[in-house]
Amino acid sequence: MIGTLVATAFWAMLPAYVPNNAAVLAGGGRPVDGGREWRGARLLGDGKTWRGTAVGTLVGVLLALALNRLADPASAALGADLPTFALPAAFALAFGAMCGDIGASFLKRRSGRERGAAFPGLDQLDFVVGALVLAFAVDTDWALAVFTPRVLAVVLVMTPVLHVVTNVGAYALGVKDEPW
Ligand code: CTP
Ligand code: K
Ligand code: MG
Repeated sequence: MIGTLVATAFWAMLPAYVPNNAAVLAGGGRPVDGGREWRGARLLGDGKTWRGTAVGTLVGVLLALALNRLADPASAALGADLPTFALPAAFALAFGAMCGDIGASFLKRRSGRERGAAFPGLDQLDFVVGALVLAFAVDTDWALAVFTPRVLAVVLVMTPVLHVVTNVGAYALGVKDEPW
């Protein structure tokens, strides 16, 4: 059933979806790159801060722990087999998402894009790639069981749509500086 596939994909990726949004709200303070430049541009830029990265990761982990308590009733209600998150998997999804976003900023600066510039494609999938790579590395058995090829396919299609909707919404609310 496509419905249960979508529910499983959304549930499993929630701890990776929320950190970026939490970082937007919590960001500020010292940049991760300490202001350093490399080859004529900032290493990462002022948009990647220690506070945003830490709070984003923490919020993602806490959300995963909250989902663990809801997994049984939610599974029953949706007729799906929603996964729970052991701490390593929760951390990998949340921190991996933040790292993917940071990696994208590195690539943006290397390609001459200023802070806040759009990089279509990369903007929508950087955090997914980071989250999945770290989750498969940290808890391979869990990741293989949860992210089946079909769930992965749904994640890759659904995430860019959700990302665009979320960011346009955050921009309209005045929370985010750009609608991407
Ligand atoms: N943010 C942060 N730390 C992070 C990620 C995001 O503090 N690790 C905050 C910053 O305030 C950032 C905002 O969230 O400006 C929006 O995030 P994002 O769009 O990823 O950053 P940009 O400012 O657009 O910078 P970049 O061009 O490097 O993506
Ligand atoms: K980004
Ligand atoms: Mg941005």
